[in-house]
Order: sequence, then C-alpha cells, then structure tokens
Amino acid sequence: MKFGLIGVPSSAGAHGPGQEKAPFALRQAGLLGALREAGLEVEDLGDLPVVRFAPDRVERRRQSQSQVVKVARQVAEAVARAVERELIPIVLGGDCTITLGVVAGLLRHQPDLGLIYFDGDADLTTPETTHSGIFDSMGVAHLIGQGDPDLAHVGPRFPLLPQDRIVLFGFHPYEIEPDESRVLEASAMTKYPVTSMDDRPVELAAQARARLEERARAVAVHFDVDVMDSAEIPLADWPHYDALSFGDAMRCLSVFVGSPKLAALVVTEINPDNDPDGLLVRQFIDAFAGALRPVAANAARR
Ligand SMILES: [Mn+2]
Repeated sequence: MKFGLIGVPSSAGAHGPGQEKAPFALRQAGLLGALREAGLEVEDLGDLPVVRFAPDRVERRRQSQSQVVKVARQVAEAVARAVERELIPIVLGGDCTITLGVVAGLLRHQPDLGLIYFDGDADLTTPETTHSGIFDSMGVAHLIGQGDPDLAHVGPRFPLLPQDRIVLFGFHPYEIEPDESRVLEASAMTKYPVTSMDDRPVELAAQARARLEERARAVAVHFDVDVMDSAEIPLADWPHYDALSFGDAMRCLSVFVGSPKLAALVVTEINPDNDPDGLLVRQFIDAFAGALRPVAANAARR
C-alpha cells in the first residue's frame, strides 16, 4: 500500500486567489517528510500547472467555467495514472472543485465508489441557484449530475455518483442557502450536519464510514479544512465558525482514512495567505500526519 502525492495549485473555482499557493506551502513546511515519518510510503508525483483565480466578467453565474473544467480534467488524468501504478492518491488542493476530477479519475478503474464529503458546506448550489457564480460552492451538485453540463460530464459516466454513495459529514446548516436546503432535504445522500453531533463526532464518523463501506467497494475522502473552527485554526479560504474543533476534526479524519477501502484523500481550501508566518500550516501538518498514522499501521498489516 503506497501513496502518490499530487499537488493541484489551483484557485480556478475559488472565491478569490490564495489557494493556488497551498501545495507549495505544504511541501515547504515539510508535509512529505511528516507523512513518511508517520510511516506512510509516499511517492511525490509533483504538481499540476498553477491556475490562479481571476474574476469572470462575462460568465457571471459560471465564473471561470472553462478553467474549472480544465483543471478537473487534468486532475482526473493525474489520479488515473497514479491508480494505474497502484498508488493511492493524496491530492493537495486547490479549491473544492478538484474533487470532481479526483472522482472522475478514480471511476475509470473503480466504478463501485463512495465518497465521504467531510466539509463545512454541502456545496449544492448550481449556476441556476447561485448568487456568486463561484463553482467552489457547487461541487456536490455537479457530482450528482446537476448544474453545468461540461463540469458534470468530466468523468466516464453521468452522473458521477449516485446520491446514496455520498456521505456529507460536518456541514453547517447556517451556511446552506434556501435552494440548497430544498435539494438537501429531498436527497438520498447520507447527512451528518455538524449541529447533530453533540459530543460524539468521532463515534458518528465511524458510523458514517461503516454505512458507506456497506454500499461501496472503494471509499474516497474529501477533506475541506473549513470543516474546522476558524476561531481555532483559521486556515480555510472561507471561514467557518461554530464548526468542529481542530482536534475532533482530525480524529474524524483519522477514522475516515482508516478505512480498508480507502481509494483517495483530497485536502482542499487551505489558503496560505491566512497564515503569513507559516505557523498554522506547520501545526496542520503535524496533526494531519498524526491522523494518517493508523493508515500506515493498516498498510503494514496488508
Ligand atoms: Mn467547504
């Protein structure tokens, strides 16, 4: 069991620039060494081309659509190549739309795929319902076949995922727009809003993982750092308050990546501009490598 690290320095689908700097900041602060020290065998597959956010004055409700689609296609290629070599991709974003590319790439080899969407948002807006036109808040909508046809068709099938193969974990209801809320209520996705967790998020993470493992042969994990409380670790591009604590989020992450069916891990929404002295990124790397330590133990047992 070996991992392939892929950097996606893109803020094409973001609310503003900054996230394109994350792979460099994580590498610079020693991510690779920390993962290896945690016992993981990791091959560095390098970074895709840098794509920096630019406002789109023409397509106001589909901001930078062609760039977002292009990046997702490149991610799908890189992920598929890694899987061909039997590496489990660890993908460093970049904004959340890169997960569409990760899923598209994984599906080429494993159609029986489930996704844990560990995120402070449900990302269910579409160009029809959006106020911003920013694709970063539309990822899940496109996974289930809604929204922009080009983006929803980046993979080998449409829709990319059946709704019952998606678990939304950690989204905050106060971040959900009324139109999203209607989609969410009617949907067959498994939902764990952060407001339902009380003092047992880790127990619920295990339950969520088990429910998905029952349905799918492989499990991809999307981890948006905005699922963590910005009052505690303000790394996310778009701050979220009243969210999971840093510690609880890392314990949940550890449960998710501990799945014997782990197919890929995506980390999104780190904006190094929020961390000028680099201290938060280093703190993040320590905790992140710690969360992945059990994966190394699993690998040794395989
Ligand atoms: Mn988010």
